[in-house]
Amino acid sequence: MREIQLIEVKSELGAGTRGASMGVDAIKTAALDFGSRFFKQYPSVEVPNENHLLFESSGSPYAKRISGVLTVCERVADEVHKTFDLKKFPVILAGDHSSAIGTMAGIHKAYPKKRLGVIWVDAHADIHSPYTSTSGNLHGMSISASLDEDNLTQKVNQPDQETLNYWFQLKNVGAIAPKIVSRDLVYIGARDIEPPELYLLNKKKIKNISVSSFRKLGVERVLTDVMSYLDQCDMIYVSFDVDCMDPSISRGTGTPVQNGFTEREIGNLIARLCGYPKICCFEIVEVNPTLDTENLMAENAFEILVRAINALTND
Ligand code: NNH
Ligand code: MN
Ligand code: MN
Ligand code: MN
Repeated sequence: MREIQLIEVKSELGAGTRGASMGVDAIKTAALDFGSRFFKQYPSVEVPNENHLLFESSGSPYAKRISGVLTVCERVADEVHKTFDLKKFPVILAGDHSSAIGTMAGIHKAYPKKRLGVIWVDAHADIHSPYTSTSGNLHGMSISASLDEDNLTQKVNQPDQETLNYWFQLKNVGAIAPKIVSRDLVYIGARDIEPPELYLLNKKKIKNISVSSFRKLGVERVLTDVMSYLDQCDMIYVSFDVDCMDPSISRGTGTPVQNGFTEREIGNLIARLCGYPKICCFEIVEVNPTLDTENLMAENAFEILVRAINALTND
């Protein structure tokens, strides 16, 4: 049976809207409101954050607060690596999605020779670089950092040298190497994709299962399809950005996008995914209780978390 290690990352430096660093505590509040003993049963470790930087200038407009994001990702990578060394299974609860750069680096550090598949359940593709991002928010760059992809042919920005040095370091957290290859990446639900991102998705033929094809195929077909596509991977990591869900369910996330999944669809998908032996790491990000009413997004995220852990520990 897998031994779960919860890892809390209360950072929001990579987001453009304030409040995601409170997402982890909002999930704990939801657990308390449900009368659940979950966080007693599964104690967590917390990665120190750098949120004091929110009160300072955001630095480069093309990669905001990148020095702080780098520090946090280095810590996340170390914690994830340590978790694997202790033969435990990392479940990460994080604020903004840039922390996933650290997650993938940590998996790579622990298993440098293994081929890592990624299932990115998100309304966004998060495949910008400082050269292409219009927002400059690093939570929109996690995939490109992990792929080591600058997307220079689509360049619209010229970041300064200091920013580029940090970007280089961010791409190389844990090891001077890409942590994933585009062939081993699957998006589920990506629907708010900006032109430079779309260019890469097409050029690299990255697989994206849309909400409508998910509904047409049904969860079982999607699972067999995704798992056979990632057949050559030794381990698979599932990153769940709550904005993959429809804003009618809850607006408690920084960048909600219309036409998303229902909580039932996502709950079923995540629970089934977590039943596969190759799954090595699971993550929930982008809950922002300051944008919510009655903590609904955190409640949904908590219910999905419980289903994931039940599947992972198969009780
Ligand atoms: N693509 C936009 C950006 O780069 C939005 C990213 N927001 C996310 N990503 N929540 O998952 O700024
Ligand atoms: Mn995301
Ligand atoms: Mn090791
Ligand atoms: Mn998103």
